[in-house]
Amino acid sequence: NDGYKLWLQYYPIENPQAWQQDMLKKVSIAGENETLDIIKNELNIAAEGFFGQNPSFSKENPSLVIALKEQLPSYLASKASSKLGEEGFHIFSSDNQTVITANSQFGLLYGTFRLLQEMQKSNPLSETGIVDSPKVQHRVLNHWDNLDRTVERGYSGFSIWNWHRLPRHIDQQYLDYARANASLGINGTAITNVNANALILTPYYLEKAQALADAFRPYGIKLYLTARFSSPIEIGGLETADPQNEAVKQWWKDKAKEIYEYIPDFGGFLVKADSEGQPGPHNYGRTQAEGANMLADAVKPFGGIVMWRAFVYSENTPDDRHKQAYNEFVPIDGEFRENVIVQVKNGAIDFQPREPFHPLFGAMPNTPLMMEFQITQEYLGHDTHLAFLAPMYEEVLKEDTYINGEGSEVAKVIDGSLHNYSLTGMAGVANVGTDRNWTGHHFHQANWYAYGKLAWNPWESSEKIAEDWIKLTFTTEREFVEPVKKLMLNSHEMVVNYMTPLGIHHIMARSHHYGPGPWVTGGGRADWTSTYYHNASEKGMGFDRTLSGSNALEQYTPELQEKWGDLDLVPEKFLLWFHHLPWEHQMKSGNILWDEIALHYQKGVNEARENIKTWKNLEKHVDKYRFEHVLSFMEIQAEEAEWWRDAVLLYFGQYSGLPLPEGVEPPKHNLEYYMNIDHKFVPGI
Ligand code: BDP
Repeated sequence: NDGYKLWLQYYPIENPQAWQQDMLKKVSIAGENETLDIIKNELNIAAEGFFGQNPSFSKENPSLVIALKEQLPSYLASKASSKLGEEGFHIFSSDNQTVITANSQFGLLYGTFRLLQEMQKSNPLSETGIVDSPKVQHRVLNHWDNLDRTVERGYSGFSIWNWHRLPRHIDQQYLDYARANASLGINGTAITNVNANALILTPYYLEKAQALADAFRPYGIKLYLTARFSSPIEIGGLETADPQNEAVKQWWKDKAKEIYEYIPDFGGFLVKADSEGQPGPHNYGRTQAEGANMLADAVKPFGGIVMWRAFVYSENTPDDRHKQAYNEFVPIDGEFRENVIVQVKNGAIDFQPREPFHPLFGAMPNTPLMMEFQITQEYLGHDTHLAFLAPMYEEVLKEDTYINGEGSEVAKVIDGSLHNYSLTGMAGVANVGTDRNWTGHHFHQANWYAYGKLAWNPWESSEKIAEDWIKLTFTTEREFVEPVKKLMLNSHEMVVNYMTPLGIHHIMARSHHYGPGPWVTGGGRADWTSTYYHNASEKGMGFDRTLSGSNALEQYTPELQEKWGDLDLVPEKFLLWFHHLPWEHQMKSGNILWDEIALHYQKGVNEARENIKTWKNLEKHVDKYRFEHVLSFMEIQAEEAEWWRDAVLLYFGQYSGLPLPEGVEPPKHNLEYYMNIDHKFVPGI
């Protein structure tokens, strides 16, 4: 088993119960279209996998009925939930039949996938059945894929979009990709890098994008493209890209019209502007709203939206990078067109192993905000380090902003309920590539899965997500599920322990961010160095974001300022994020800060070693290929956890001048050795 089938394994159900056996015997599907064909195909694959037999498709005495609500006979329609919305579904039993119904064919598709997942997990339907609908409208993957097929921060091979063969060849992988997304309810994909290339908007590429959009459409997936702000100059022959210039506005209007001729249901644009060298409205003295609105006006007549990123910061601003997006966007709250949604990373810096939630969440009641999570593990050990990210996503989503008093969780900003947003969304920076198992580490498939589940329902628990994923991907055997679930649920914290515990952040190696680099300093930009963030000296370490420092804390509500600003109240996981403290600072455990830091690194190493033992004990439950693959990656991880521990403790130890506490193993090499490790990555990847 090479893992290509992801969580859609459909492995044989041992000792199936009667309901499982009967369910897929005779299926009635009302109507005909491409989505219904996909449903039919899915039922065939699943039944074949579960029981080694195909269903018969017939309208007579079916065991499973799949039909839109309006197509159901009235006695069944009356039993169906009235709260399904556009994409929801209801699965219920009536007499000897199971019914999947919805208001749209995509609802039927989602319902079918859900039923098959419940069958694989051997979860019988409850009396009320399953009524479910997404809590977020736009559930989008962001591919940071370049036109030369390299993937920015992608670690599982090259881009799956083969531009050379498109549009004439539709690779099976595109369809399998769409199917996997649909099985989670993901309904959009932005296929190009946010560091955009204007060429994607030329006919040569639009024709190829059209072919992908056509392939994705029956799966309920809309296509989005990244728009380079300077496109009117680069491919339009204009002299400016000023959003207030009439010719520029017209150029975008014409461009949008042209795109919609290729792709009538084009989702819209995703834009990174005025950030890390990308052009934007700043170049013309305009605001982010003026930039976004110009594009919004262009796609508006066709029903498109603009996802405008809030990841805006500049090396020319002396202010803490943490504060810049908030300072830029809060003053223009309410100035965006209604088809703009501002896409905000989970934290204010940049996808660190742990960040407090971004202070923009809650701070823009008049502008819809969407969440951007990174699924690809730029700062979390790339493809080889097992880190199940659902607990990290969940931590952010469940954090209380206190914006409208207690109970104002980030998830309520995202599902729109806190501010009555008219648009809602979640984006996940994709981790898939041409690797046979899609994501490099087999367990990183779980992060794609977890993102999809949380985009559908930001309130879902990571525990349920982990358990379901294990059952769908490997087996339902408890002796396997329980230890693997425990290992997964602890894995993110384990990585935080050996990389950046106690609120330490951004101490990765320069540029590629793999491995430790607390010594990274100098170069073009201070805010791209480690020393900017850890501020270590003989006096201590940490980033003072309280009143005595950058006061980034003031961007949060008074409740949080009080909590996070107070050394007695701040959760230790955020300690050095907000405070600069002496090495002898007393921790709650009774240890001094230095000892506590060292012990966290050792803990992470111990946990990584422990995982190897756990996994080895599970050999008999897993096929050989996946067993060996995961094992070798776990061995890399345990080895590199030591690398992290030794390099970081040697480096900070120069400043603390204190010995390692009992229980922490001495480093294998000296600091110079670690500083000279030169990791090589294929350029551009
Ligand atoms: C950072 C990455 C960079 C991305 C940027 C972004 O290092 O490659 O282009 O985020 O999100 O995390 O735009």
